Amino acid sequence: MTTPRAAAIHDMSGFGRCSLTVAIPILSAMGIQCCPLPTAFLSTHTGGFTGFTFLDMTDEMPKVAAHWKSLDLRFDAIYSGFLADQRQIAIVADFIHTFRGPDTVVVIDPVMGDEGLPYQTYTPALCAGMAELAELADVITPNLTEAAFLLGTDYETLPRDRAGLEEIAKALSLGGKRSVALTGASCAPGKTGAMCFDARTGEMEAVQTEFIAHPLHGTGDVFASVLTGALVKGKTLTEAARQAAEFVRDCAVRTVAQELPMREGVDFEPLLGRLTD
Ligand code: PXL
Repeated sequence: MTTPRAAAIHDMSGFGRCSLTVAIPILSAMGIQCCPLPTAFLSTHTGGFTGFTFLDMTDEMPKVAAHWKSLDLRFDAIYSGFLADQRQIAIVADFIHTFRGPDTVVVIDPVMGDEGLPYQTYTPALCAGMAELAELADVITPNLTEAAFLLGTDYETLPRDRAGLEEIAKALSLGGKRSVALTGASCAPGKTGAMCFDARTGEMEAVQTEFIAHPLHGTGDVFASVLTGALVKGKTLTEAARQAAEFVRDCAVRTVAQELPMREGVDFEPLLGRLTD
């Protein structure tokens, strides 16, 4: 059996466990060859650090895509996340149009913000571009903040009960055309997880695990990476979301037990073995 291959279009942040430093080990552990196409190189991520370096890779990206095209590379997944510049919207859209095959799953994590606020480097224009780009996705994995940005609604007034979360996931599906795993979705006190709308079946299903009451950076990146790997391996959306949510919970438990600073991300490396089967 050939090893599946994913193109991972995210930033590389040297310290802080997010984006490529999460996607590469997770996809590799799941038996998937991960080909990184970095959008930027930063010394750390932008959440909770000041003075970080930021090398924008926009000009390099089309050259990488052209070289990969000349090699006739095929991808089982195209998985994108944090973008560094508005010009990257068209570049990633071109990448998807060029490399999407009949069996390629396109997962777009519309990374833009958290807790109702955009990340430091995200402009309103970049957020608007992300919403356009996400229209090309088979699956999107927004948190509630990103859902509000995608829908052009107010974060504070988003409904948070189960029926409301279903409504949000449905609205994000663009009339049932794309699948949605809405993260940070709590259907009951003490629970969290994802509200999943599967465009293949038209079904809505919530995946819930115990809520670890401690803010942690990078949980969305771990979730989306495991979800992408599981989809490539043939799991359904809810099966993939369940594996991802349970892995995030287990990583969160050990991170909180060690009292690691939030900005260092989730301590996932010792648990990578659980993803190999
Ligand atoms: O976890 C999302 C993310 C990815 N990449 C960078 C970030 C963030 C969130 O802060 O700063 C560089």
